[in-house]
Amino acid sequence: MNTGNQNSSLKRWGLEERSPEEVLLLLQQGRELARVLTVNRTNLVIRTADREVVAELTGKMLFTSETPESRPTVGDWISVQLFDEGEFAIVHEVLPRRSVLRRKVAGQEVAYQPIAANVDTAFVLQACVNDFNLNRLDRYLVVIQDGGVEPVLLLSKIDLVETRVFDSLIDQVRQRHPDLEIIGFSSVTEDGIKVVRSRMLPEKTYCLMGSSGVGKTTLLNRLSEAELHATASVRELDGKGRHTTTRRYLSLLESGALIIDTPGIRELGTISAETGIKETFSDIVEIAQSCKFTDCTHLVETGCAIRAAVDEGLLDEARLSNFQKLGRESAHHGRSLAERRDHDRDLSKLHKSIQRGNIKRR
Ligand SMILES: Nc1nc2c(ncn2[C@@H]2O[C@H](COP(=O)(O)OP(=O)(O)OP(=O)(O)O)[C@@H](O)[C@H]2O)c(=O)[nH]1
Ligand SMILES: [Mg+2]
Ligand SMILES: [Zn+2]
Repeated sequence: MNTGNQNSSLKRWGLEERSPEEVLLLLQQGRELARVLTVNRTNLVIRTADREVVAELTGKMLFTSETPESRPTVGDWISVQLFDEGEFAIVHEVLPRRSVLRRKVAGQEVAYQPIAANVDTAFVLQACVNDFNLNRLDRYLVVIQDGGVEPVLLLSKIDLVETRVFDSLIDQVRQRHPDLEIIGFSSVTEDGIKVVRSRMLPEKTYCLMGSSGVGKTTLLNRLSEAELHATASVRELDGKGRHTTTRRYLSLLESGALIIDTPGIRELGTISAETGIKETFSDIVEIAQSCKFTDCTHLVETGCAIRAAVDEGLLDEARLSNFQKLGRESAHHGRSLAERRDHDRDLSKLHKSIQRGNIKRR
Protein backbone atom coordinates (compact mmCIF):
# COMPACT_ATOMS: atom_id res chain seq x y z
CA MET A 1 0.00 0.00 0.00
CA ASN A 2 1.39 3.43 -0.86
CA THR A 3 1.88 6.07 1.80
CA GLY A 4 -0.88 8.30 0.46
CA ASN A 5 -3.53 5.57 0.70
CA GLN A 6 -2.43 4.53 4.11
CA ASN A 7 -2.52 8.09 5.38
CA SER A 8 -5.96 8.89 3.98
CA SER A 9 -7.55 5.70 5.23
CA LEU A 10 -6.16 6.22 8.72
CA LYS A 11 -7.26 9.84 8.72
CA ARG A 12 -10.77 8.57 9.42
CA TRP A 13 -9.32 7.00 12.56
CA GLY A 14 -7.93 10.32 13.70
CA LEU A 15 -4.48 10.30 12.17
CA GLU A 16 -3.09 13.79 12.17
CA GLU A 17 -0.76 14.83 9.38
CA ARG A 18 2.24 12.54 9.44
CA SER A 19 5.06 13.48 7.15
CA PRO A 20 5.24 11.19 4.09
CA GLU A 21 8.91 10.61 4.98
CA GLU A 22 7.96 9.23 8.36
CA VAL A 23 5.37 6.87 6.89
CA LEU A 24 7.77 5.89 4.11
CA LEU A 25 10.41 5.02 6.68
CA LEU A 26 7.99 2.70 8.44
CA LEU A 27 7.03 1.04 5.18
CA GLN A 28 10.66 0.50 4.26
CA GLN A 29 11.16 -1.27 7.57
CA GLY A 30 8.21 -3.49 6.64
CA ARG A 31 5.99 -1.78 9.17
CA GLU A 32 2.71 0.02 9.12
CA LEU A 33 0.85 2.52 11.21
CA ALA A 34 -2.12 1.43 13.28
CA ARG A 35 -4.31 2.74 16.10
CA VAL A 36 -5.03 0.85 19.31
CA LEU A 37 -8.78 0.18 19.72
CA THR A 38 -8.66 -1.82 22.92
CA VAL A 39 -6.15 -3.47 25.23
CA ASN A 40 -6.92 -6.97 26.50
CA ARG A 41 -4.97 -8.86 29.11
CA THR A 42 -2.88 -10.77 26.57
CA ASN A 43 -3.30 -8.87 23.31
CA LEU A 44 -4.57 -5.71 21.63
CA VAL A 45 -7.14 -5.01 18.98
CA ILE A 46 -5.83 -2.46 16.52
CA ARG A 47 -7.01 -0.72 13.38
CA THR A 48 -4.64 -0.77 10.41
CA ALA A 49 -5.27 1.16 7.22
CA ASP A 50 -7.63 -1.53 5.97
CA ARG A 51 -8.91 -3.61 8.85
CA GLU A 52 -9.24 -4.53 12.50
CA VAL A 53 -6.50 -6.92 13.59
CA VAL A 54 -5.43 -8.69 16.77
CA ALA A 55 -1.91 -7.69 17.77
CA GLU A 56 0.65 -8.80 20.28
CA LEU A 57 3.57 -6.99 21.83
CA THR A 58 7.10 -8.07 20.96
CA GLY A 59 8.84 -9.90 23.79
CA LYS A 60 11.20 -6.97 23.98
CA MET A 61 8.35 -4.58 24.61
CA LEU A 62 6.82 -6.83 27.25
CA PHE A 63 9.98 -7.29 29.23
CA THR A 64 11.92 -4.09 28.78
CA SER A 65 9.29 -1.37 28.78
CA GLU A 66 10.35 0.25 32.02
CA THR A 67 7.07 1.85 33.04
CA PRO A 68 3.41 0.99 32.48
CA GLU A 69 3.21 4.35 30.79
CA SER A 70 5.35 3.26 27.85
CA ARG A 71 3.04 0.34 27.02
CA PRO A 72 0.45 0.89 24.31
CA THR A 73 -2.93 2.14 25.52
CA VAL A 74 -6.26 2.76 23.81
CA GLY A 75 -5.96 5.59 21.29
CA ASP A 76 -2.24 5.13 20.76
CA TRP A 77 -0.63 5.24 17.34
CA ILE A 78 1.77 2.36 16.95
CA SER A 79 4.03 0.85 14.34
CA VAL A 80 3.31 -2.78 13.60
CA GLN A 81 4.50 -5.62 11.45
CA LEU A 82 1.73 -7.60 9.74
CA PHE A 83 1.69 -11.38 9.30
CA ASP A 84 -0.64 -13.94 7.73
CA GLU A 85 -1.71 -11.57 4.97
CA GLY A 86 -2.53 -8.85 7.44
CA GLU A 87 -4.55 -11.05 9.79
CA PHE A 88 -2.18 -10.73 12.72
CA ALA A 89 0.22 -8.04 13.91
CA ILE A 90 3.21 -7.54 16.16
CA VAL A 91 3.58 -4.16 17.84
CA HIS A 92 6.99 -2.53 17.51
CA GLU A 93 6.72 0.90 19.00
CA VAL A 94 4.35 3.45 20.43
CA LEU A 95 4.59 6.73 18.52
CA PRO A 96 4.89 9.94 20.53
CA ARG A 97 1.55 10.89 22.12
CA ARG A 98 -0.15 14.17 21.33
CA SER A 99 -1.96 14.00 24.67
CA VAL A 100 -2.48 11.39 27.37
CA LEU A 101 -4.96 10.86 30.18
CA ARG A 102 -3.22 8.99 32.95
CA ARG A 103 -3.65 8.06 36.58
CA LYS A 104 -1.30 7.17 39.38
CA VAL A 105 -0.76 3.49 39.86
CA ALA A 106 -2.24 2.54 43.23
CA GLY A 107 0.39 2.12 45.92
CA GLN A 108 3.22 3.54 43.82
CA GLU A 109 4.51 7.06 44.23
CA VAL A 110 5.59 8.00 40.75
CA ALA A 111 4.23 5.39 38.39
CA TYR A 112 1.46 6.37 36.03
CA GLN A 113 -0.87 4.23 34.03
CA PRO A 114 -2.21 5.66 30.80
CA ILE A 115 -6.01 5.69 30.49
CA ALA A 116 -6.21 6.88 26.88
CA ALA A 117 -3.91 8.57 24.39
CA ASN A 118 -4.28 11.15 21.64
CA VAL A 119 -7.60 12.42 22.96
CA ASP A 120 -8.82 15.86 21.89
CA THR A 121 -11.68 16.34 24.32
CA ALA A 122 -12.58 14.51 27.52
CA PHE A 123 -16.24 14.40 28.53
CA VAL A 124 -16.53 14.08 32.30
CA LEU A 125 -19.96 12.70 33.15
CA GLN A 126 -21.59 13.36 36.48
CA ALA A 127 -25.19 12.33 37.05
CA CYS A 128 -27.50 15.01 38.45
CA VAL A 129 -28.52 12.68 41.29
CA ASN A 130 -26.31 10.66 43.61
CA ASP A 131 -23.14 11.31 41.69
CA PHE A 132 -22.71 15.09 41.45
CA ASN A 133 -19.57 16.05 43.39
CA LEU A 134 -17.41 19.14 42.91
CA ASN A 135 -14.30 17.69 44.54
CA ARG A 136 -14.38 14.65 42.32
CA LEU A 137 -14.89 16.93 39.34
CA ASP A 138 -11.72 18.79 40.36
CA ARG A 139 -9.76 15.56 40.36
CA TYR A 140 -10.92 14.72 36.86
CA LEU A 141 -10.10 18.22 35.64
CA VAL A 142 -6.56 17.90 37.01
CA VAL A 143 -6.02 14.63 35.16
CA ILE A 144 -7.49 16.08 31.96
CA GLN A 145 -5.61 19.35 31.97
CA ASP A 146 -2.41 17.65 33.02
CA GLY A 147 -2.76 15.41 29.96
CA GLY A 148 -3.13 18.27 27.50
CA VAL A 149 -6.78 17.47 26.81
CA GLU A 150 -9.76 19.84 26.67
CA PRO A 151 -12.44 19.12 29.32
CA VAL A 152 -16.23 19.35 28.98
CA LEU A 153 -18.62 18.54 31.82
CA LEU A 154 -21.64 16.49 30.84
CA LEU A 155 -24.38 16.49 33.48
CA SER A 156 -26.29 13.28 32.82
CA LYS A 157 -29.77 12.01 33.77
CA ILE A 158 -31.37 15.46 33.75
CA ASP A 159 -34.70 13.63 33.44
CA LEU A 160 -34.39 12.76 37.13
CA VAL A 161 -34.24 16.33 38.46
CA GLU A 162 -36.38 19.42 38.27
CA THR A 163 -35.04 22.33 36.23
CA ARG A 164 -34.50 24.28 39.43
CA VAL A 165 -32.15 21.60 40.77
CA PHE A 166 -30.32 21.34 37.45
CA ASP A 167 -29.80 25.13 37.38
CA SER A 168 -28.36 25.09 40.87
CA LEU A 169 -25.87 22.38 39.90
CA ILE A 170 -24.74 24.51 36.98
CA ASP A 171 -24.36 27.52 39.31
CA GLN A 172 -22.23 25.51 41.70
CA VAL A 173 -19.91 24.40 38.91
CA ARG A 174 -19.70 27.91 37.44
CA GLN A 175 -18.59 29.34 40.77
CA ARG A 176 -15.54 27.10 40.79
CA HIS A 177 -14.92 26.83 37.06
CA PRO A 178 -16.33 29.88 35.25
CA ASP A 179 -14.91 28.82 31.88
CA LEU A 180 -15.78 25.15 31.93
CA GLU A 181 -18.13 24.11 29.16
CA ILE A 182 -21.20 22.32 30.60
CA ILE A 183 -23.85 20.35 28.74
CA GLY A 184 -26.85 18.74 30.42
CA PHE A 185 -28.47 15.76 28.75
CA SER A 186 -30.69 12.76 29.23
CA SER A 187 -30.35 9.51 27.35
CA VAL A 188 -33.91 8.67 28.37
CA THR A 189 -35.70 11.74 26.99
CA GLU A 190 -32.86 12.50 24.53
CA ASP A 191 -32.85 16.12 25.75
CA GLY A 192 -29.45 17.61 24.99
CA ILE A 193 -28.25 14.62 22.95
CA LYS A 194 -28.23 16.78 19.83
CA VAL A 195 -26.05 19.33 21.60
CA VAL A 196 -23.57 16.62 22.60
CA ARG A 197 -23.58 15.24 19.08
CA SER A 198 -22.99 18.63 17.53
CA ARG A 199 -20.07 19.10 19.92
CA MET A 200 -18.25 16.18 18.26
CA LEU A 201 -16.32 16.59 15.03
CA PRO A 202 -15.27 13.93 12.54
CA GLU A 203 -11.71 12.62 12.93
CA LYS A 204 -11.44 14.02 16.47
CA THR A 205 -11.11 11.75 19.49
CA TYR A 206 -13.34 12.03 22.57
CA CYS A 207 -13.13 10.15 25.85
CA LEU A 208 -15.99 9.41 28.26
CA MET A 209 -14.97 9.51 31.92
CA GLY A 210 -16.88 9.33 35.19
CA SER A 211 -18.06 6.99 37.92
CA SER A 212 -19.75 3.70 37.24
CA GLY A 213 -23.43 4.04 36.43
CA VAL A 214 -23.45 7.70 35.34
CA GLY A 215 -24.52 6.69 31.84
CA LYS A 216 -21.36 6.71 29.71
CA THR A 217 -22.14 3.62 27.66
CA THR A 218 -25.81 4.55 27.36
CA LEU A 219 -24.72 7.90 25.90
CA LEU A 220 -22.37 6.15 23.50
CA ASN A 221 -25.28 4.02 22.33
CA ARG A 222 -27.48 7.10 21.83
CA LEU A 223 -24.74 8.68 19.75
CA SER A 224 -24.28 5.61 17.60
CA GLU A 225 -27.43 4.24 16.06
CA ALA A 226 -25.72 1.00 15.10
CA GLU A 227 -24.86 -0.10 18.62
CA LEU A 228 -28.17 0.89 20.16
CA HIS A 229 -29.83 -2.25 18.92
CA ALA A 230 -27.18 -4.64 20.19
CA THR A 231 -27.31 -3.26 23.72
CA ALA A 232 -31.09 -3.23 23.84
CA SER A 233 -31.27 -6.91 22.96
CA VAL A 234 -28.54 -7.84 25.43
CA ARG A 235 -30.54 -6.09 28.10
CA GLU A 236 -33.73 -7.86 27.13
CA LEU A 237 -31.93 -11.18 27.47
CA ASP A 238 -30.75 -10.76 31.04
CA GLY A 239 -33.69 -8.55 31.89
CA LYS A 240 -31.68 -6.55 34.38
CA GLY A 241 -30.08 -3.83 32.32
CA ARG A 242 -26.68 -4.57 33.74
CA HIS A 243 -23.89 -4.05 31.30
CA THR A 244 -21.08 -2.43 33.18
CA THR A 245 -18.07 -1.65 31.01
CA THR A 246 -14.96 -3.67 31.79
CA ARG A 247 -12.45 -2.33 29.32
CA ARG A 248 -11.67 0.83 27.45
CA TYR A 249 -12.39 0.78 23.73
CA LEU A 250 -12.37 3.19 20.86
CA SER A 251 -15.23 3.29 18.36
CA LEU A 252 -15.84 5.20 15.18
CA LEU A 253 -19.30 6.80 15.13
CA GLU A 254 -21.32 7.16 11.93
CA SER A 255 -20.79 10.91 12.23
CA GLY A 256 -17.06 10.28 11.83
CA ALA A 257 -16.18 11.24 15.42
CA LEU A 258 -14.08 8.82 17.45
CA ILE A 259 -15.03 8.00 21.01
CA ILE A 260 -13.41 6.05 23.83
CA ASP A 261 -15.66 4.52 26.48
CA THR A 262 -14.04 3.74 29.84
CA PRO A 263 -15.17 1.75 32.86
CA GLY A 264 -16.00 3.68 36.01
CA ILE A 265 -16.32 2.13 39.41
CA ARG A 266 -19.10 2.67 41.91
CA GLU A 267 -18.37 4.58 45.10
CA LEU A 268 -14.74 5.20 44.44
CA GLY A 269 -13.41 8.64 45.13
CA THR A 270 -9.81 8.40 44.08
CA ILE A 271 -8.77 8.38 40.48
CA SER A 272 -5.62 6.53 41.48
CA ALA A 273 -7.59 3.38 42.11
CA GLU A 274 -10.59 4.17 39.97
CA THR A 275 -11.23 1.71 37.17
CA GLY A 276 -7.91 0.06 38.00
CA ILE A 277 -9.49 -2.74 39.97
CA LYS A 278 -12.28 -3.25 37.51
CA GLU A 279 -9.86 -3.43 34.62
CA THR A 280 -7.32 -5.61 36.38
CA PHE A 281 -10.06 -8.04 37.32
CA SER A 282 -12.19 -7.57 34.23
CA ASP A 283 -12.67 -11.36 33.95
CA ILE A 284 -14.22 -11.46 37.44
CA VAL A 285 -16.37 -8.40 36.79
CA GLU A 286 -17.63 -10.05 33.64
CA ILE A 287 -18.53 -13.32 35.35
CA ALA A 288 -20.26 -11.39 38.15
CA GLN A 289 -22.70 -9.92 35.63
CA SER A 290 -24.30 -13.36 35.45
CA CYS A 291 -24.90 -13.54 39.20
CA LYS A 292 -28.58 -13.76 40.00
CA PHE A 293 -28.54 -10.72 42.28
CA THR A 294 -27.18 -7.32 41.28
CA ASP A 295 -25.68 -6.79 44.74
CA CYS A 296 -24.30 -10.34 45.06
CA THR A 297 -21.50 -10.61 47.62
CA HIS A 298 -20.29 -13.85 45.99
CA LEU A 299 -20.19 -15.49 49.40
CA VAL A 300 -23.36 -17.44 50.01
CA GLU A 301 -25.96 -16.44 47.42
CA THR A 302 -27.76 -18.97 45.29
CA GLY A 303 -27.27 -18.34 41.61
CA CYS A 304 -23.84 -16.82 42.18
CA ALA A 305 -21.85 -17.15 38.96
CA ILE A 306 -18.57 -16.41 40.74
CA ARG A 307 -18.97 -19.31 43.22
CA ALA A 308 -19.89 -21.55 40.32
CA ALA A 309 -16.77 -20.53 38.39
CA VAL A 310 -14.57 -21.23 41.44
CA ASP A 311 -16.23 -24.62 41.94
CA GLU A 312 -15.68 -25.51 38.30
CA GLY A 313 -12.01 -24.52 38.56
CA LEU A 314 -12.45 -21.68 36.07
CA LEU A 315 -11.58 -19.01 38.60
CA ASP A 316 -8.76 -19.05 41.12
CA GLU A 317 -9.97 -18.67 44.70
CA ALA A 318 -6.89 -16.63 45.70
CA ARG A 319 -7.41 -14.23 42.83
CA LEU A 320 -11.03 -13.81 43.86
CA SER A 321 -10.17 -13.05 47.48
CA ASN A 322 -7.57 -10.50 46.36
CA PHE A 323 -10.21 -8.82 44.21
CA GLN A 324 -12.60 -8.69 47.15
CA LYS A 325 -9.95 -7.36 49.48
CA LEU A 326 -8.96 -4.55 47.09
CA GLY A 327 -12.59 -3.71 46.48
CA ARG A 328 -13.25 -3.37 50.22
CA GLU A 329 -10.18 -1.21 50.68
CA SER A 330 -10.96 1.21 47.91
CA ALA A 331 -14.62 1.46 48.87
CA HIS A 332 -13.46 2.36 52.34
CA HIS A 333 -10.83 4.92 51.36
CA GLY A 334 -12.53 6.12 48.24
CA ARG A 335 -15.16 8.21 49.89
CA SER A 336 -14.76 10.66 52.70
CA LEU A 337 -17.32 10.76 55.48
CA ALA A 338 -18.60 14.10 54.22
CA GLU A 339 -19.06 12.71 50.73
CA ARG A 340 -20.97 9.77 52.12
CA ARG A 341 -23.24 12.12 54.08
CA ASP A 342 -23.90 14.24 50.96
CA HIS A 343 -24.70 11.11 49.06
CA ASP A 344 -27.22 9.93 51.63
CA ARG A 345 -28.84 13.34 51.82
CA ASP A 346 -29.19 13.59 48.03
CA LEU A 347 -30.72 10.17 48.00
CA SER A 348 -33.32 11.02 50.63
CA LYS A 349 -34.14 14.26 48.80
CA LEU A 350 -34.72 12.25 45.67
CA HIS A 351 -36.99 9.85 47.49
CA LYS A 352 -39.03 12.72 48.91
CA SER A 353 -39.29 14.28 45.48
CA ILE A 354 -40.59 11.04 44.07
CA GLN A 355 -43.13 10.75 46.89
CA ARG A 356 -44.32 14.27 46.19
CA GLY A 357 -44.73 13.25 42.57
CA ASN A 358 -42.30 15.90 41.31
CA ILE A 359 -40.27 13.39 39.43
CA LYS A 360 -41.55 10.78 37.07
CA ARG A 361 -40.89 7.26 38.19
CA ARG A 362 -38.91 5.20 35.76
N1 LIG B 1 -32.88 8.11 34.24
C1 LIG B 1 -31.83 7.93 33.44
N2 LIG B 1 -31.11 6.79 33.52
C2 LIG B 1 -30.04 6.63 32.73
C3 LIG B 1 -29.63 7.65 31.83
N3 LIG B 1 -28.52 7.22 31.18
C4 LIG B 1 -28.24 5.99 31.66
N4 LIG B 1 -29.14 5.63 32.60
C5 LIG B 1 -29.16 4.36 33.35
O1 LIG B 1 -28.04 4.31 34.21
C6 LIG B 1 -27.54 2.97 34.33
C7 LIG B 1 -26.05 2.93 34.07
O2 LIG B 1 -25.79 3.33 32.74
P1 LIG B 1 -24.43 2.94 31.98
O3 LIG B 1 -24.48 3.64 30.66
O4 LIG B 1 -24.20 1.48 31.97
O5 LIG B 1 -23.33 3.60 32.92
P2 LIG B 1 -21.75 3.65 32.71
O6 LIG B 1 -21.33 5.03 33.05
O7 LIG B 1 -21.39 3.16 31.36
O8 LIG B 1 -21.24 2.64 33.85
P3 LIG B 1 -19.88 1.75 33.86
O9 LIG B 1 -19.76 1.07 32.53
O10 LIG B 1 -20.09 0.78 35.00
O11 LIG B 1 -18.75 2.69 34.13
C8 LIG B 1 -28.35 2.14 33.34
O12 LIG B 1 -29.32 1.43 34.06
C9 LIG B 1 -28.96 3.17 32.43
O13 LIG B 1 -30.19 2.74 31.89
C10 LIG B 1 -30.42 8.85 31.75
O14 LIG B 1 -30.16 9.78 31.00
N5 LIG B 1 -31.49 8.93 32.60
MG1 LIG C 1 -20.18 1.68 30.74
ZN1 LIG D 1 -22.11 -13.66 42.89
